[in-house]
Amino acid sequence: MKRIYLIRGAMVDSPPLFNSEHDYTTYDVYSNTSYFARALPPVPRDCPTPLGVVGPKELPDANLIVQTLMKRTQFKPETMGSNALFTFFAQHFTHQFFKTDFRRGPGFQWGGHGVDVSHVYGKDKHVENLLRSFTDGKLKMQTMNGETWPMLVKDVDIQMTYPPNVPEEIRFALGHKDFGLLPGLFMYATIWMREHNRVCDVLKVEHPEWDDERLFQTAKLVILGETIKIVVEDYVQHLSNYNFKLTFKPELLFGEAHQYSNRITAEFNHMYHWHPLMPEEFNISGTTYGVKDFLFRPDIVIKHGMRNFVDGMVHQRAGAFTHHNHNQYTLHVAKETIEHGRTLRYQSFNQYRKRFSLPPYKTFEDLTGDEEVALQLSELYGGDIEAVEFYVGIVVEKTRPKAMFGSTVIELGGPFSVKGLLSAPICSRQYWRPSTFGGEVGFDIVKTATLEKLFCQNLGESDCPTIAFKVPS
Ligand code: MNH
Repeated sequence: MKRIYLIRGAMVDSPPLFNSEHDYTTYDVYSNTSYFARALPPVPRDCPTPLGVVGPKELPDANLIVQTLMKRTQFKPETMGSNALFTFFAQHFTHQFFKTDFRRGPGFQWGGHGVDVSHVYGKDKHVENLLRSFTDGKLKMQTMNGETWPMLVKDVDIQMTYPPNVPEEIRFALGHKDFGLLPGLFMYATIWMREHNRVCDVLKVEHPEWDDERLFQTAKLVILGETIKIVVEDYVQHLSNYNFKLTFKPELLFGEAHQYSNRITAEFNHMYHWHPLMPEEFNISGTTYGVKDFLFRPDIVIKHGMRNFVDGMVHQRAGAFTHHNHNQYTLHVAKETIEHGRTLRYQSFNQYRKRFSLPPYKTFEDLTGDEEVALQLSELYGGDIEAVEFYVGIVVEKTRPKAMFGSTVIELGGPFSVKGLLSAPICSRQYWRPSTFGGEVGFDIVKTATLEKLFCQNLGESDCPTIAFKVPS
């Protein structure tokens, strides 16, 4: 495990070397955190083609690319048996650090460059204070249908991105402004808030003398630790499908060459646009919802109850990450991602393969593993494999045997994930000890956290359904 941490982590430049403003290293790359970093510098502006010296003068129409290669015709299920609990975990977890500042442009971001649980507690102190009850360290929640839920925007004035037609009674105030978008995101937001309050109860028993502030701050560190533990041992374990048990052991890096500092790259963000993982429909206790019925309807979780909603997600097969599997509500995102890659002057897909020690593809057949897709791709890019763009290559690449993704997603995602997870401050020798987490009891909650416990300890008194990232056989 130590070798995985070290070898993967060392693939990432830390401190970062590039951002999207210059094609050479600057001090600003280090100091200006409003930018995403870059794994590869942008193509210089005076190059003969958009990709440098390879590819056409003019790249194919992005809309034509998504219509030809990405639009879902028939739903393709994910072959490892992944479910919607997994899909929403991916989206929920990564949105804490993939935060493009679209107002300023695709090279800019408004996040904290890492695993900082800002999706639970808010982007800044102001939002965090609005979410807090200031009693016993807890977050403010309300009871509806006998369960606890986040507060509404009308009671807690947090800036959210609900469209105008969403009624006041379902405008929930959440740590991330976009989490009202889908019930699956609302589910995770609620579960983590319940877990925070549960941890506060445990800590208060241990430390009856602690004030609200100390209980809150310590519970937040426990939640951060639990998040990383679950991401490594449940989430990455599932997604990698490795025949090797992944473990979260920060002490393996003590004394090693490892920086407790992280920067999110624009390429990591683009690579994580896993929209094909979204299924076409969701079945919850006998009711079927299409993706459209889900949009901005957090109340669906409350209506069915957390237990039944979670059970529905567990039994709902995820979509496969592959060509022709974007649903119609996410196709525009794919198109915009391709266009952003052009604005940011990304180097070619094959250049990124080389950056991460992978051999460049020589033929379209080898890249796609599918004759028809190879032909479509080749036609779009004038038969030039070197012209294939980063995000397009990511989506159409053949998956590795017994894996959910192609080699490029795995070999880029692995290093960025390992580096991001193990560079959280709690992983340092100074933080990684019982007192940081309120004593052995809190440290133990972190060290034994699982996805199953996260749900089962927060579903109320009802029996706990099977909790997993794949559909139970
Ligand atoms: Mn998604 C950004 C819609 C599911 C990962 N997503 C966006 C944006 C929209 C969006 C709109 C804004 C980007 C733009 O306009 O260019 N996403 C959806 C919808 C669904 C969805 C409607 C489901 C239905 N998204 C998912 C899933 C994942 C994902 C599932 C990954 C597991 N999405 C992303 C990432 C971004 C994004 C990553 C980039 C976020 C950012 O940089 O701010």
